[in-house]
Amino acid sequence: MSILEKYRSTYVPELPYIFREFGARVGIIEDDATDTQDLEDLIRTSFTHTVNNPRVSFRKNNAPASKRLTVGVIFSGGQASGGHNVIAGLFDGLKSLNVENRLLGFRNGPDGLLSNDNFEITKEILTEYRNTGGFDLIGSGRTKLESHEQFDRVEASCRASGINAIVVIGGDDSNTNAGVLAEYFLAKNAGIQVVGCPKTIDGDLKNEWIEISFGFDTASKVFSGLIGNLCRDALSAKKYWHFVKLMGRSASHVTLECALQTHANISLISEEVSDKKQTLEEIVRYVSDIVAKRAANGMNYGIALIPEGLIEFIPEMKTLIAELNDLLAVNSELSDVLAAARTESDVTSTGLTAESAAAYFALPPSIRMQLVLDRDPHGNVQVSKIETENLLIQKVQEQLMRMEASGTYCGKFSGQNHFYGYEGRCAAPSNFDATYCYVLGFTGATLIGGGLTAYIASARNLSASVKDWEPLGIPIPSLMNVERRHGKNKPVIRKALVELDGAPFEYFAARRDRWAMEDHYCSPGGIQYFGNKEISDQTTITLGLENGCVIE
Ligand code: FBP
Repeated sequence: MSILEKYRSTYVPELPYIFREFGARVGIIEDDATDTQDLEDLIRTSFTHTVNNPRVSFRKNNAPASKRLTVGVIFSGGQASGGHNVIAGLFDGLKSLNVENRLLGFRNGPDGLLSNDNFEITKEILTEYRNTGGFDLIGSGRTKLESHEQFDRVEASCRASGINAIVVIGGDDSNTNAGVLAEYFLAKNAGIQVVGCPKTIDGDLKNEWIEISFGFDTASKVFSGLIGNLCRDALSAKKYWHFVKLMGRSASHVTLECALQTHANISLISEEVSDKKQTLEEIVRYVSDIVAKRAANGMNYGIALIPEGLIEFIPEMKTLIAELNDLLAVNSELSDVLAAARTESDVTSTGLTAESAAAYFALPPSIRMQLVLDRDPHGNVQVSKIETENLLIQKVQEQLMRMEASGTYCGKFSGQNHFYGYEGRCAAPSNFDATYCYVLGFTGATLIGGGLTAYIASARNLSASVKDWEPLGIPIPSLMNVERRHGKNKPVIRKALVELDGAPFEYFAARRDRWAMEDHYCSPGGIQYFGNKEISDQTTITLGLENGCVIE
């Protein structure tokens, strides 16, 4: 252990008042019944056993120890800081229900559950992992648990290991599938509960009842610290434009939070690009105009933030990617033809529409190669691997040359590209994530102790001190909407994109012109784990603004 890890391992997350006083042996209060009026028919008919579940909160109740339980836990999907503390909260919560309760960790995510690959998580094993980043205690995986055949295998694993309940720590899709599995188990009277926990650095599993998914706080703090350093470098060297792509598969919450933290000169928000139907050329002109205006003031440097998912929100790119996916699914050899294309008509000969061929041909050759040659196991374009930051640097450079020729730009442009993603997913959790995760795990144990299934653990009032947080259980079907997936309507948990009329975006939009032209940079620095709580316990600006806090 490093010295920091050694001291950090002694951090004891606080608990909300109700758990502090009574542990997990609390009573369940059924809050307002979920209003199913607004839920679409498909959700009601797909979740007949769970759709009417009420939201629940907790009350004092010195209940006797619960019956002895064995619980299984998995991580599902990408890493997010604090996962180990979810397991620690779950473990401590289960032990407070009954010291004989056992927690089994399934290795490598859903695959471990399918093959019954698990081990018992003991107090001793857990000691090494409390307050650490990563998911390495049990590992994770991206296998989707969707089919009845898979559900039957999960049931068989549970029977073989004597499991009464499963906790799925995952994002919107994994929690959707946890809800489907819970419904399936109820329908066949399997007697196995399923409870979810909201995880993803992307911050897009949130709604009225879940203020934030865990991992967002730590990741955006790591990235903001790095961007703050780049701001200082830009200001010192005065010769580079840094283009930084930030992880967040679709939603731009991470980019928006980093913009709010650092006041970078340019921050693109995919949801706005889509709303305004901005083309790639319009985006390039927007960025180039800011570069030119700053250059006119002698500032040949700056910082531009780009969300990972941007390209899919640019209308003509979205169409191009969809057409490529369809074409290459049928004939994968077309990727070589497209890669070798010399003219637009070479491109249209593959079957792409004229508009998509033009969009494809307008891209720099290196990006074209990424579009057609870098494909996932299902044959789809690997959108998250496209180097949008390089694409923009190259396109801005071309545009500046045109502007120079027409006398509207005079300056020097030198672009540096960066991609921040994996650096922030496994960092030691911030105090917020360390505590939030512990509370989520403890809440999960409480829901299991209360005999509930098809619930996701949550806590509200997160901008207040921890003792005043309100732990909750939210019925999974209540978070769903119907979306088109693989040509079929499917109930899924609604993904939360950046809301353009939400407080964080409005705060940003009101200031971005000033941040573009002035050196208004802010350096939040690295995450602080100790010392002044104003620094170490601060939450994200996004959460603060969403909860009505006033940000100076
Ligand atoms: P989850 O939604 O599973 O939490 O994953 C989020 C994420 O970190 C995205 O931000 C990113 O696009 C993706 O995972 C990267 O996936 P991989 O780990 O497979 O490279």
